[in-house]
Amino acid sequence: MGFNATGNIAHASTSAAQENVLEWVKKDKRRMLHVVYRVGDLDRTIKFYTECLGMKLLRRRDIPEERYTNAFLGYGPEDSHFVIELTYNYGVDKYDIGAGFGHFGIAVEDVTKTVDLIKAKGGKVTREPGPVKGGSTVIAFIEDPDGYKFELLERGPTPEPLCQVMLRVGDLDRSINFYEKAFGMELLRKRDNPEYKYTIAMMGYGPEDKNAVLELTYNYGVSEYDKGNGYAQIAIGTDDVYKTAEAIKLSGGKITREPGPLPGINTKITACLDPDGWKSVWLLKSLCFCALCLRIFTFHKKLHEHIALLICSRHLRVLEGKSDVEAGVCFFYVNLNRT
Ligand SMILES: N[C@@H](CCC(=O)N[C@@H](CS)C(=O)NCC(=O)O)C(=O)O
Repeated sequence: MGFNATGNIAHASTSAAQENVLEWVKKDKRRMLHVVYRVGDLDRTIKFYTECLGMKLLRRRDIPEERYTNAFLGYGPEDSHFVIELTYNYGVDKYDIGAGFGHFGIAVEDVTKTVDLIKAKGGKVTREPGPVKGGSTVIAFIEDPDGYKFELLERGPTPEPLCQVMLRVGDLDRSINFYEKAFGMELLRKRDNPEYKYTIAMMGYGPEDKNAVLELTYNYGVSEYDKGNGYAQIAIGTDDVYKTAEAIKLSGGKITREPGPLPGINTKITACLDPDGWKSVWLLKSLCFCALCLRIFTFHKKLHEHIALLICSRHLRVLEGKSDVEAGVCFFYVNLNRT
């Protein structure tokens, strides 16, 4: 009797804690930070993205000890935009993109003009401009030098031109449920296209015209895809990687890296797989990605000082109430004893 009563109390408090963490997910201010994939020639891709797609090279970092280089590209600074993180592994010039990865979406004001420019620069257009099958939005598809597809979508001006990552999934309701519960994403739109035998779900942290979203595509009857080895993951910012990992486990996701500090970089991290095996990495939002903070971080790390508590100019504006930038995103804290 006594045993049962204790057991019940323990069970009740565990499920209350579980409910709490899932409630917390809904309140955590999350943002899609970047999408990571591998390319065979960094300079070739940077040239294509800057000349044909109008992106800016935001930064580049070489990690010779681990034999890779990263380049970050996008349409605006990393602390406020969804960006691309390219990985070049020394000596690897080709990747298998697989059948599961779909495309990256880029919103442009004039698809035809953009396609003309891409053609003039020697880029590969795989689908000419015109209304999407079964809809009215003007789209086109192009391929980058490694064969990654980009869908150009005609839209008015937007703060976030890099607007979609499309991944194919084997069970759309299972994925929607997972991304809502574990990731705290909102189902922004679901559209069935029976004529072409697929259904899509747009999932994200805010309206599609202002935020990058995950476009999940279900093709009737296809429950599994080969994922290749080119596409890697999306990274999402959170205020607590420990609670994030707990919520993912509770929602049936698999944690592939237990939450904890990431040596060498001033952040904490956890990583997971969704029900289809698509990977996401979660980063604590305390690392400011602005160029100034990254330079200061590198500088102080080199000096081996004990503790540096630095606040970038943008965060100072937050403190003064002159900016609505999420508090925390620009807060830069380095404890060099731990890194
Ligand atoms: N079977 C397609 C289903 C998804 C799909 O068709 N998406 C639309 C865009 S939402 C598309 O690519 N349409 C091609 C077209 O309109 O030419 C796939 O797996 O990529």
